[in-house]
Amino acid sequence: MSRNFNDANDKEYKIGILGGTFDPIHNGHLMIAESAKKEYNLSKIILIPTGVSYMKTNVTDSFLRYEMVKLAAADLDGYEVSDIEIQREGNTYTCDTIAYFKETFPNAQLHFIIGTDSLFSLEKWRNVGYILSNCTILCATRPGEHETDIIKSRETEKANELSRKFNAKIKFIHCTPMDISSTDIRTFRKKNPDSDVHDLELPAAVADYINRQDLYDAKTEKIHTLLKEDLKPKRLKHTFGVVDTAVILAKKWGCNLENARLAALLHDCAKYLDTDVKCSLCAKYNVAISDIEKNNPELLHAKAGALLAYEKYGIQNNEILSAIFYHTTGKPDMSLLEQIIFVSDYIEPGRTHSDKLPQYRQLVLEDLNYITAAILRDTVKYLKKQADKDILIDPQTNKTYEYYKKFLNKKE
Ligand code: DGI
Ligand code: FE
Ligand code: FE
Repeated sequence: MSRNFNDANDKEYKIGILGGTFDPIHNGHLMIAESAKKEYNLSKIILIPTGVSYMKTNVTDSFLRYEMVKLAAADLDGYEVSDIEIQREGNTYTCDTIAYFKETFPNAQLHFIIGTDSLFSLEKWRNVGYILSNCTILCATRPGEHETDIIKSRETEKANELSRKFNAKIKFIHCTPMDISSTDIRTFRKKNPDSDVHDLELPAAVADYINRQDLYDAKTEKIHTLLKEDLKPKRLKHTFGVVDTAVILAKKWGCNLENARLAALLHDCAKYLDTDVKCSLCAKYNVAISDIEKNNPELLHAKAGALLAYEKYGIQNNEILSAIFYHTTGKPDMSLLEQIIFVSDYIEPGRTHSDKLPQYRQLVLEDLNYITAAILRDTVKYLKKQADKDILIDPQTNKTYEYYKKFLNKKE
């Protein structure tokens, strides 16, 4: 009888490693992992999205691919996701990944899951000898490849050859792979932007995420490319978090989803502009700069952001521009979109600045006005505590707080 070992120090503990670009992860990947897990009695599977350099824009940003893999793994038993290759960004070598897991789980048996293509290119991999002496290779096959005896024997022959040369342990995963690829999914989505991604072979949570972020859409990809010129990786992550929250809130509270997504995507686009660039943008469009903004040019990224969204990103919708314009200070009686961006900016999943955030993330689905008021109360309190005398509260922030105060009640 087979049993799984739960202790990673046990010599029988078997780990399956499946790396990939996962752009996006789909049911075909999970089917291979699951087949390998069952057939070889693996205790756990570690999914590893490949790192890709930040400026390479023909692949979806690493953070988004990582989020999708986490969503795919969340409901599965015995799955983990590792960001080790994403952290390394760019040049990722399997030998380094294997070395890392060898060190983390010195006693475990590592199983590296590959496709047939990789079986034939394996020999060219960096430090292939090291890889093959430290893990078993589990090779999955693509549909059609086992159809003739000739192809079948080529695979077996290759496996035998590698076994002889490197003393490798190469085994086949006996499953019927699904006829699906990430490329097909991306292409289908581009050609049919209005179709439902839930009809594709994707885990439901991944399909939801693709919808919320509007991935694999030409317009979205254009904005992502431009944003990478304006934002650093950390700020882009925050931005994607704001998009995710804003779209969830837009759905919940009946706001236009496309507007919520665009306003969220662009809300911090001017975050890294030099002060003089922000000031000249404001001058060009006759936007007044208050004394407090003169002293805290950081605050100006909201106003300048709206102007940059108009100028560089071609956004002409006033509701979107206004949500960007007021996202830092808010304003009395905000529109639903303005309020959603203001709130999402504060509570997106990547934020950790307050212990109250988990509670706010729940309550916001019940009472948007209350959370708006609570955020303003916390922000005013935080700003008052700052020892730095230059940090003054913008009158606009105060006005907003005065307006929303009435929604505070005894919920906390
Ligand atoms: O751009 P983000 O960091 O994502 O978020 P944001 O645009 O809300 O800016 C947050 C910062 O702005 C935070 O440190 C608090 C600060 N802030 C908000 N209202 C005021 C303010 N700073 C000053 N000086 N005065 C304000 O009224
Ligand atoms: Fe901001
Ligand atoms: Fe922000």
